[in-house]
Amino acid sequence: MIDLRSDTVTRPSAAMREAMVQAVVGDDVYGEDPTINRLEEMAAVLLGKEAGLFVPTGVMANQLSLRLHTRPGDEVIVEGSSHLIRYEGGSASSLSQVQLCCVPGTRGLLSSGQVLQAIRPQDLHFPLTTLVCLEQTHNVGGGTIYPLATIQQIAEVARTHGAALHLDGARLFHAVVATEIAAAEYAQYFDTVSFCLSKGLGAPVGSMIVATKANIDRLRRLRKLFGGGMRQVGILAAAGIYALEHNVARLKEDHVHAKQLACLLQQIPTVFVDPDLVETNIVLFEVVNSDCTTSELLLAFKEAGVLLNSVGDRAFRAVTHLDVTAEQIEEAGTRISSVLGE
Ligand code: TLP
Repeated sequence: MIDLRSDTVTRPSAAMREAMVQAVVGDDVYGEDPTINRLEEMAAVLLGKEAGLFVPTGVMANQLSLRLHTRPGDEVIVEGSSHLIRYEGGSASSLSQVQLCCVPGTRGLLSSGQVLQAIRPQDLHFPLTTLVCLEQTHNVGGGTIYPLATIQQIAEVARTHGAALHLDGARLFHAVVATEIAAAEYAQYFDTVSFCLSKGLGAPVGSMIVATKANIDRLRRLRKLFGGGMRQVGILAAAGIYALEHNVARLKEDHVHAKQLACLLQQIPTVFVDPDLVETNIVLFEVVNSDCTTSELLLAFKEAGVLLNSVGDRAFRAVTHLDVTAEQIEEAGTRISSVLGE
């Protein structure tokens, strides 16, 4: 089976598992786990922030950041197809009692003008806009990369209007590797940045949040409140450290594979895909002129040995990752083509 549903499906390598076995651990709620302390320090240095915090999931990283920056009744500006609105189970309203102002972006990306338009005027009728959230790379946008200049402009707008800025950087390192712009350069404009160790970097669990020391202290309290205070978590941190040390530069291969897949799919007459739009490890494509429904197509792909996810009506997402080879990508192209009768 060639699993292109997500880059979350990777399994820890033998070397990563060995690092986990060897991890020196302690009780992290007492601050006594040396391996987690090392990972948190490492993340902070890498992103040019004062401190870091390990959390189990990307969703928790986003939701803690939301809680940090807002009060109930506030409004948060997000892009309309962002992970925060689509895939987090409604947790922004449930856990932080905020409302989300969804602004439709271009392939997931907002302009500073759009953010400016969305910020509410100071008037007691309106909610307070206290936070703007961006996503780098943008998942449903197709792994798209926010240009640094756009981030800088949005940060200026947010700052001028007293709103904080959070980056859902689940796949930030894909942008770093594709653009050769350091993670800290992107991070400098944000109050909080999260990134995932379990998406593409190959760790089984874990996300990081980086921010000022004062905000990380507050986030640490909030993590406890959300039930995310963990104990001998150095075992997981060892996987995270291994991921950051060994699996960042190789993300380039995943980008090459994604482009390769898009080029193969482009040769199928009933597929619409633009390989030029593939910037990182996510390929979005549509099947046109088909009598099959989206779920029938997904099942047919699965029966042919390729797992994909759908992102809309006959629209599919293929994600490349460290457990798929160039040969498997070639094979996936052939199998998808045969399902579509070409
Ligand atoms: N994304 C998953 C699914 O939830 C859709 C995937 O397969 O891509 N931010 C972004 C941009 C993400 O893509 C994801 C996961 C998360 C946050 C949440 O991370 P986890 O799954 O660790 O909570």
